[in-house]
Amino acid sequence: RGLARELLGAMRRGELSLAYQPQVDRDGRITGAEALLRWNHPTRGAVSPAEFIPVAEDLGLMPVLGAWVLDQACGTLARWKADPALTRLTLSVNVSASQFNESDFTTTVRQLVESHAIDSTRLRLELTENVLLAGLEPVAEKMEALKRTGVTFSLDDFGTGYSSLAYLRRLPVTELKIDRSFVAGASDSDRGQALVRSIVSIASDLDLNVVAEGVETAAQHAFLRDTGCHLFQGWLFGRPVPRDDFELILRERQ
Ligand code: G
Ligand code: G
Ligand code: MN
Ligand code: NA
Repeated sequence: RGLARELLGAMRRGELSLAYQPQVDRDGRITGAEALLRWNHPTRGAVSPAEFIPVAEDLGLMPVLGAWVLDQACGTLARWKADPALTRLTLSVNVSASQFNESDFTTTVRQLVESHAIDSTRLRLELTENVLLAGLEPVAEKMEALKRTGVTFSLDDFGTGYSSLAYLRRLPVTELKIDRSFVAGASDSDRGQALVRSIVSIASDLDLNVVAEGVETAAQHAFLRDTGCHLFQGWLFGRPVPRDDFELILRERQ
């Protein structure tokens, strides 16, 4: 497809950027952001990562694209480190399964943390269950090695995969992100609410924080808060915005 050929050029031409979506705690304070990749195409306009990331995967571009994303994110954390209004924020970065399973992924992360001189505990890697296709043991060991560099892990799109839950005990994750389909489903039915309650209960048993994503309404927020979710992300609290805009919001809140 045309998109594939253009993706390489897009990186060089500076058409890619990260957008930052706030994450809010139970007291309404912004504690961090998720970095989301954006492609501003000269003629097509905004192309969704849901569309071009699979293309990048097919072309084997994901290691390069993923490293670019991580480099940008670490650059942002380096900026934030110097600013009292921003220094305590956590930045969550999506890592695709193929990127995580690259043999030099740990080295890449370690080098970026060092070259940007960031506090690695501010960097959170969002993984999905798909990483487990490489096998529980090797994935667990790699995560342990990464954990020793200080980074933390979040399990993204939780509840949408096919894995058994047993793997959760073996992986050093600190956070589950309830997929936004469950958040939406909780508005529709008692069964949808029961599902969210059981996810929060599993997380609580394992001492994991729960992030609810795709929170769009005050009613959803109230339910999720009552259920015991720790962090909230969604249009109710803020859309993904360019870095400058995100920083401005935080400075104004101070
Ligand atoms: O922000 P948006 O809803 O358009 O994102 C669509 C999908 O793309 C989501 O599943 C999101 O996790 C994924 N995505 C966004 N940014 C990145 C990124 O930097 N790396 C990877 N691997 N996935 C991303
Ligand atoms: O797969 P992942 O959870 O990383 O994807 C996050 C995606 O969800 C991004 O594409 C982001 O733009 C989108 N998103 C963020 N907040 C909301 C929301 O409140 N509602 C909806 N429908 N999508 C959201
Ligand atoms: Mn995510
Ligand atoms: Na998700």
